[in-house]
Amino acid sequence: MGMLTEERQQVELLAKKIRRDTLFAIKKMGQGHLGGSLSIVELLAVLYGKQMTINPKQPLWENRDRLVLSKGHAGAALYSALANTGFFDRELLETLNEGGTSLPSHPDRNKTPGIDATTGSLGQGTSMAAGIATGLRLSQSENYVYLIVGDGELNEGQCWEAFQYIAHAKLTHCIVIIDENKKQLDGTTEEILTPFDLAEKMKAFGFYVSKAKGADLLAIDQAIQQSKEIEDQAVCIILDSIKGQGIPYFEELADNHSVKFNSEEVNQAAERALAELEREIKEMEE
Ligand SMILES: Cc1ncc(C[n+]2csc(CCOP(=O)(O)OP(=O)(O)O)c2C)c(N)n1
Ligand SMILES: [Mg+2]
Repeated sequence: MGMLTEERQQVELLAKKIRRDTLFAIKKMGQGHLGGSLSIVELLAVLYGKQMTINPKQPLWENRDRLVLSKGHAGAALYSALANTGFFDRELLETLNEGGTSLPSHPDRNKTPGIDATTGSLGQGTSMAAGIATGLRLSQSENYVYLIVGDGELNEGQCWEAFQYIAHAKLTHCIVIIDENKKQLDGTTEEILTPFDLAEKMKAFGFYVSKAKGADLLAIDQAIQQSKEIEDQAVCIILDSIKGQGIPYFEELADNHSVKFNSEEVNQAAERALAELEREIKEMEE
């Protein structure tokens, strides 16, 4: 089943809100992981706006789907998704990474409603997701675990150990999503540690692999839907995304991993983008 028109509009609106709030929160903080946060905005909108079974009023509800943001530095995007789906007040986003906040820049499951795994040390979330999926299976749960991994993060050997186990155990309810935005901290994945063909690699590891453009809500939704229908093989979705996705200035900014809001040019670009997103959101809400 695809997305109905109204559903699609809701998810599109959610994506715009996540993008706006992610940029807002990171700008307010003065510096942060903008590029890798923006590349998963549409993915998060499809997950939280449609695909995930969640209960924002009961974040620890036993029958919820789980999400492990293994690339924890993109926490701002996840917080924006949670705030806009009712897990906590949007105003909290203004406190991103401030002393005493419940929104540290990297997710902490003991601090924030809706966060299922504490991440930020790259690689580790892959094993956590494998463990959670194993636990769910042992308790005969039908719930899913969504694992979001960065393409640079795949430099960590731990990812491949976890993938090998997920495929071996046929953890069909652990949906592995690789955010292939082709860049890592200080350069392209190609120049730092060539990933070769990730789809072929994951297939060789035993996964059923599908691909979706990172900004294509319908394609992402379809890939997830299709993954849920696979019953005898581990599943992986490769998100063909753009670091800085959805805001041309930040897509084109070469060094867009951690962006500092300390120049007029960057601040003006951010303010223009925020105003534009605000206008689009208003229009859609009318
Ligand atoms: C174990 C570990 N080593 C180094 C870092 C620092 N670090 C944070 S983000 C990042 C780059 C990750 O690249 P990628 O996974 O491609 O992230 P994205 O492009 O999605 O931002 C690095 C090296 C870390 N968080 N954890
Ligand atoms: Mg990357």
